[in-house]
Amino acid sequence: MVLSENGVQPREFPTNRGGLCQKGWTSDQLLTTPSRLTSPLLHGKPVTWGTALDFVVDRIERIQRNYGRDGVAVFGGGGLTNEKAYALGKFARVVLRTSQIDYNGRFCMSSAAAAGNRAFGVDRGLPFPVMDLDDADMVLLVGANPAETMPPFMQHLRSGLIVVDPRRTATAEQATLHLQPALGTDLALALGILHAVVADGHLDQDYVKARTTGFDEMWRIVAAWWPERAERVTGIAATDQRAVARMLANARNAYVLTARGTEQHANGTNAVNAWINLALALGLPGRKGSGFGCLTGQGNGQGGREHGQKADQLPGYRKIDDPDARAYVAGVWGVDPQSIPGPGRSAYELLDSLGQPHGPRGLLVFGSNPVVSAPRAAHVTDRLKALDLLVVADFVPSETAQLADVVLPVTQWAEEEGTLTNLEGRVLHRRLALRPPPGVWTDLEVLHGLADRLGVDKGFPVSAEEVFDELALASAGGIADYSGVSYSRLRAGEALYWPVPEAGHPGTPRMFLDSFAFPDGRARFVAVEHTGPAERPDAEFPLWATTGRVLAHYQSGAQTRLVPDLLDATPESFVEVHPDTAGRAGVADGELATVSSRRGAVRARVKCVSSLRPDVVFLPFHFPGVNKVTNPALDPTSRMPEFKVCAVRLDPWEDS
Ligand SMILES: Nc1nc2c(c(=O)[nH]1)N[C@H]1C(S)=C(S)[C@@H](COP(=O)(O)OP(=O)(O)OC[C@H]3O[C@@H](n4cnc5c(=O)[nH]c(N)nc54)[C@H](O)[C@@H]3O)O[C@H]1N2
Ligand SMILES: Nc1nc2c(c(=O)[nH]1)N[C@H]1C(S)=C(S)[C@@H](COP(=O)(O)OP(=O)(O)OC[C@H]3O[C@@H](n4cnc5c(=O)[nH]c(N)nc54)[C@H](O)[C@@H]3O)O[C@H]1N2
Ligand SMILES: [Mo]
Repeated sequence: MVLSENGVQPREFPTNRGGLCQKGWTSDQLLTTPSRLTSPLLHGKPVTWGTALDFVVDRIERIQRNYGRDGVAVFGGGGLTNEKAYALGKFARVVLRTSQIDYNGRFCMSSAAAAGNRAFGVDRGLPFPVMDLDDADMVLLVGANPAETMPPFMQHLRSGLIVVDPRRTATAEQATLHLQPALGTDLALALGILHAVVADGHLDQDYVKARTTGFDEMWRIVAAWWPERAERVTGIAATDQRAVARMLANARNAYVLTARGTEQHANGTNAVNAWINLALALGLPGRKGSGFGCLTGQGNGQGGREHGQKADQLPGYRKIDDPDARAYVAGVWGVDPQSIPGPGRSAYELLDSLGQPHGPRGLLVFGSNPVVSAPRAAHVTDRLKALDLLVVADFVPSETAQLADVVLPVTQWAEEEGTLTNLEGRVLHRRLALRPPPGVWTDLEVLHGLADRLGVDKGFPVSAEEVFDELALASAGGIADYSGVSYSRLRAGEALYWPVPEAGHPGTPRMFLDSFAFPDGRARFVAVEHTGPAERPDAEFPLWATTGRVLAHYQSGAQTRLVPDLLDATPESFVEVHPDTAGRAGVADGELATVSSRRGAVRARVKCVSSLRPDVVFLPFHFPGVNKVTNPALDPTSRMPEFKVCAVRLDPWEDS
């Protein structure tokens, strides 16, 4: 995007072909919102930067003296630039020396990341350029609604399209075939389709033999999932499952793509592996013109999970418990490897532990609004309130900032330089386009100021380019290797897809063409069994609820609820309900209802949708309170919460 006097104009770029969604068109309204934070706040009162930072540092030192290094925690975001994500991870490990850091990406793509690591040995959302999809003749899209969540992406889906979504979304409207499974049964559906691939003679045996391992072990489970059995669990007709197998097998160029609908489950990692197994059986990954991919979400969803703001991670997508990785990164940082803490708690576990006897007493938040976006939000809010110190860096007064002892006003996207890595693993350079309002600092300046006051006067430069150069060095030899990327190459307009392991390297637009990222070069079938959602409806909570997004709002809504045009489009929480279900609950279209679960309740306006499954209600999570109902059951591998399924009841709203 470029800014001009007429607002935001789309720039010609292959991923969005000059298209821009409604949020993009109105994002300049956010730059000038009257709610913009322009002064540090201490307990709600404007103070100077010096006063605010001195207060923060004094509290951090006091907490760490009394409770140890892990007494202070950090929570980051996938919207942060690569440079900020890197600096934040380094700040936690080198300055605070706390293990307690994680970020909202844990809520976002962590299951797909874990599944990709298990199957391919590496996690890059799309291991091919998005333009490759233009030549596809069949795409299977699972749990994704890009017509609302990534409108510019839709132009790459001109092929045959099969959509798996319990709702008839705007995306599903455009599909050749739409399958509406019961919530949380994707894994069983993938097993049924995979069974049909093998039983009906579509298995790519040469590919399986040459490029994979683990088929036999996987088949021991899938053999028992004939499509009629999968039909009983998912509600998808066996004939449709066989049709999907046939459509994908007969396509010249086919892709399988997943997003949050299949991932945000207590078995999301296994579910994604089941879809990868299907793609492997058809011989798609690592073959030019076909593949498996996962759609990222936030502005820097991909880069945000590579540079070390994750609890178990060091820059370059390295593991923090790997002695070689620790030694290398310690060398770059100029610290003793022993001083780098070990792995910390995952996002929800971290939020859940705040202010508890063994949990952190202080928290620094950069780029997230967990009061709205974390599962079991009322409990998370209580934990935040129990802290001795809550610091939030933001440019709007988010619900989390409103609870903070100290609010630090920072620049937003157009007001700073930095890089992002998009869903294809391509590193994009963003120029500074606007001067920030006076009184506002960049996140890098905040980290520099805090580090300096905490006795670390080197290693936290405020120049994004300097941070990037260090990030590139720290990533050298790692999985996400940026060592050959530089601002000068990016400014010159080079299209660089990681890994870019040396200065002259052209980058890697297509991965896996020769081998997968394991020593034997082979992809892994992962033997996974269907288990289903952690919580099921019963007499008290008889309905399934799922949550997700609508076109007009972004995430926790902290930004988009401030933009009048967007608020007009979608002004309040609503719940989509099948008309029969609404009738049984005694609520009518346009009326207010209470949606409650075992954890809490939210008020929402009823929107009757006759294409919805009668057993499912849908709530967009962009408004405070929706996450009071969601279930923090975590995937055992990725620690991703089950945002996409919980048991609820629907009642008429009663003003009390
Ligand atoms: N307008 C808008 N765009 C956004 C965002 C936003 O907040 N607003 N956020 C961005 C971010 S961070 C992300 S992560 C992406 C997310 O992008 P998407 O993954 O496309 O968005 P969601 O709406 O969370 O979920 C997609 C679909 O999953 C379906 N679903 C629910 N349960 C299941 C299930 O059990 N199985 C299957 N197969 N599907 C299920 C829902 O009905 C929903 O239509 O969007 C990005 N783009
Ligand atoms: N029920 C339910 N809950 C969900 C989901 C769901 O599908 N259903 N999806 C989950 C997903 S996929 C995601 S990604 C999360 C997102 O949820 P959040 O992590 O809450 O994301 P945002 O609303 O984007 O919050 C980002 C905050 O950081 C600020 N910010 C933005 N950029 C910067 C920056 O550069 N620096 C600083 N300091 N601040 C910045 C914004 O103004 C905003 O207040 O929600 C998760 N929660
Ligand atoms: Mo996300």
